[in-house]
Amino acid sequence: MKRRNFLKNSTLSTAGLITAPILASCQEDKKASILPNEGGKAIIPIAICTWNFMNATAKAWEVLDKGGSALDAVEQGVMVEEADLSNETVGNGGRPDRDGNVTLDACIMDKDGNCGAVLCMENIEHPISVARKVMEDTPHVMLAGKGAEQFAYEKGFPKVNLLTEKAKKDWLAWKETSKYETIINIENHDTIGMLAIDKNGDIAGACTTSGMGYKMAGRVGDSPIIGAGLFVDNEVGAATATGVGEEVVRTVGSFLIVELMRQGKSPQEACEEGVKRIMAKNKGRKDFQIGFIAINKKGETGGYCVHPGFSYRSYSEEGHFDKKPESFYQ
Ligand code: SD4
Repeated sequence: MKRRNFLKNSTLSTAGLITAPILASCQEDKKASILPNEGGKAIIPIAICTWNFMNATAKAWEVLDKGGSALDAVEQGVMVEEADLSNETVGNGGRPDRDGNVTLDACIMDKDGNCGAVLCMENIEHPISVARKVMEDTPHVMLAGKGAEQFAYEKGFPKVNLLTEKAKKDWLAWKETSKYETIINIENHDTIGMLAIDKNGDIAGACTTSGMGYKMAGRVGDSPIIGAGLFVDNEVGAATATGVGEEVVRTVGSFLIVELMRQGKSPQEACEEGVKRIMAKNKGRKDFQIGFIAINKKGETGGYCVHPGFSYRSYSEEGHFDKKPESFYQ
């Protein structure tokens, strides 16, 4: 377990947010390609998420295990990371843009194809919940910037300063060189995308991020864009993405993966094809990471990435695993 995640777990467990049996059930599974449910009966309920966010999947599992909906599970699951100040790429504590403002992107999608998103929103700790309100309480799909923030206040969300002292210090240090670059698998790639299937077999997904650290003011990546950072089709499955959002948007990555599953590919095969499409347009480029994860109606899962180092968490009755998918480059 990565030290950072270990620390996160310690904090949450002392705060009583994660119960002992949940922590005890955490196991490491290095062989993501050998799926526990391959060819077998449907494994539901289940929750999976990008990266090794074990506290988030544990929270989602708590909801699913009590018979809750996939929509509640993904919302409450990713909220754990939005509130975690040590996570520098999601929610509160996220890295700011190059002007020092933390701007958040999030989207959510349900079993009926309803969806909501907020883009480039400041001062609100839980953009995923605002996205859900956009979905449920407005005739729109996306609200951006000040409009999204104003809507959040109207819905009762409190104003929160999202720039922690540490993030501010790091930003001031960054300003000395102002070099914008992606560092593969380091902190600026920790967006959480979560997919879940509930006991009724219904699928939902959520994706939330502070985006690329030190991005240009106003920049929006893939994470709040339905079809790019997230897509759910309750007849087929769902997919979500992390990494350099510009590349995911160019191929409408998550929608592509769901469509590939509709055509008969497994989640694993579909994620591999999704990454290969991106690499076909970026021949020889090695300076970015992307990770896709996907799930189908049977609860089969898959993941694939550009570089080694990406993993995804899975929580079902079969256990709580960190799955390390194969990558385009070795
Ligand atoms: C973005 N996909 O804004 C996000 C970044 C990311 O972990 O995945 N960060 O492009």
